Order: sequence, then structure tokens, then C-alpha cells
Amino acid sequence: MTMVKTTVALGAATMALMAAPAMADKWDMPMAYSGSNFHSVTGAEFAKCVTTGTGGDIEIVTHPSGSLFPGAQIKRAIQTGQVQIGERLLSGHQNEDPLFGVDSIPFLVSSFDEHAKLFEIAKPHLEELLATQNLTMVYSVPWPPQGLYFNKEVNSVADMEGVKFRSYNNATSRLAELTGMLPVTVEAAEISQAFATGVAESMVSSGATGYDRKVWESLSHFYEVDAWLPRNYIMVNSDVWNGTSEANQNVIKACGEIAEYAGTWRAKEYTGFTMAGLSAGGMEVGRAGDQLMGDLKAIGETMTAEWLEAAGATGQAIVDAYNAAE
Ligand code: PCA
Repeated sequence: MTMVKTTVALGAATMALMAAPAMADKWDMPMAYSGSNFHSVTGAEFAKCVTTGTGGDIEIVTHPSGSLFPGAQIKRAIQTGQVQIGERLLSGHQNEDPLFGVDSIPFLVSSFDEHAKLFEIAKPHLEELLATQNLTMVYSVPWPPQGLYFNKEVNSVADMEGVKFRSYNNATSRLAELTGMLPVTVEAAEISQAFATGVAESMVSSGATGYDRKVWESLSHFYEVDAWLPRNYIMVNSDVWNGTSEANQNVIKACGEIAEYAGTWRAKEYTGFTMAGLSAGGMEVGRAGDQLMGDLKAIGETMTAEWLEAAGATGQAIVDAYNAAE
């Protein structure tokens, strides 16, 4: 009898709670890439995980395709509290600090495993730098290896002279300059149009981005060169983070860990899948020839030296630790 009464009383209390729920905190999460891209899919799952895990205390709403802020503005929007959280390719901000370009040094790493080793070493430095900008890193997911797209056959850097090249960060603009191409910055969400209208005729990017944007409609060749693997970073405004309960912070961290694992796994799976997709779309897909590869490696050495010069002791320490690691 007592038990029944208790159960009824508890039931009534639950009903009362449900009738007057605590106001959910809504966090907007701008993302620059199309909703179908694996980063955006991972972000949407992360958002769901947080909403479920915090019992609805925090509701994260993702805005893919640059619909709330285009890529280039997302970092600032988080820093200044216009949004609580967001995803950004940090190498797009290398002009603020060379460390943001650590994942875009040509030919330092070429595979997911090498890249993971570099990231592990660089991560604490990045977190420290982000903290000075009022940003807290939650998770980060790599893009697949970067290759070169053209609308013609290319066998050497000489063949690139004068080509209009779509860039997405400092390293890609510099690559264009050093190869005699003409850089034009275009967000991923806009590239199909840029290629269709001839604003750009080439880019360095992953098979994933070419596939997502159906670039075979305008371009004909994809050369695998594995130049680098840049990363997207999910960051929270540090004031928002510090105002979040420890319990909810723990949920967000745990959801971030799952997202980083799942996103990385997707990036690997997507690499082969999207190469096949580009081929099926009618593109010539394959490894760059020796001449082109040799030319690019020489340019990579110049860019690596430039990065080390700009990044000073911290940059050197990261690269040394990377080279010394097993
Ligand atoms: N896709 C993004 C960045 C790196 C990548 O593979 C882009 O092209 O903008």
C-alpha cells in the first residue's frame, strides 16, 4: 500500500515537472558545408547527443551550408558571442596566427595516421591559443587528403600557369602563387557556381568536397597528391562554456569525443567512396605523375620553410616532436 502511494506521488511529481519544464538553453551552431557533407552529418548527431544527454537543458541547432554565417565569419561570430558554438576550418585564419595553419603544411603528413600523430602534438598548443581568443575547442574532425582538380590534363607545375584557382585558406592561396596560378577565394558552398561560370577552373580539396559539389559538371581531372589533411574545429564561446554546469560540460565533452571518433571514421570511409563517385561522374581520377609530384614537393619545401619561419619556436617544437614520434 505504502509503495503504491509513493509511486503515485512520484508520478504526480514527474507530471508537475513535465508541465513546467525548465527553459532549454538554445545554442546556434553555424557550419560552412552542405548538410549532406560528413562534417555536417556528424555535427547534427553531436547536437542531438547534447540535447538528449543534457535532458533538454541545452538544445543545439545546427545551421549547415553557411546559412547562418559563411565559413569565414563563423569564428568571429563565436568569439563575439553572436552564436554560442560553431564549426570552422581553422587554417582559414593563419593570418591571425601561423599555428592555425599547422594542419595545412604541404607534404608534412599524407595519411590519416600521420595526421592523427601531428594533431595529438599540436592540439594543446591550439587549445592554448584558442583560449586567448575566448574559444574552447570541443572536437575536431579531419578532411580526407587534399588533391588537385583541373578542367584539363596537367602533368607539371608549368601546365598550371595562369589557371584560375579556387583557394580556401592561406596555404591554398600561397600554393596558387607559387605555381603561377591566379587565386580566388570561394567558400565550398559556392564552388559549383564558381566552376560553372568560369570564376575558377581548378582547386585543391578532398574527393569529398568535389563529390558533394558535383564538380564533374565542370571539371575533368582529379590528381591524388595527398598534400595535407586540414581539420574542422567545433568551438564554443568560452564565456558560454564557463557558464555551463559541470554536468552539462561533461555531456558536451563526451558527445564531442564520440563525434570526433565517428567523424574521423566517416572521413576515412568517404575517401574511397568519393573517388569512385568522381570517376562515376566522368572524371579522370588517379595519382599525379612523377613530374607533377616532384614539382609540387619542391613548392611544399618552400611553404614548409615559410611556415616554420612564421611559426617560430612553437612551430619548430611541433614539427620536431612530430618527426621524433614513432
Ligand atoms: N574541403 C573544404 C576544405 C578542405 C576540403 O577537403 C573546402 O574545399 O573548402
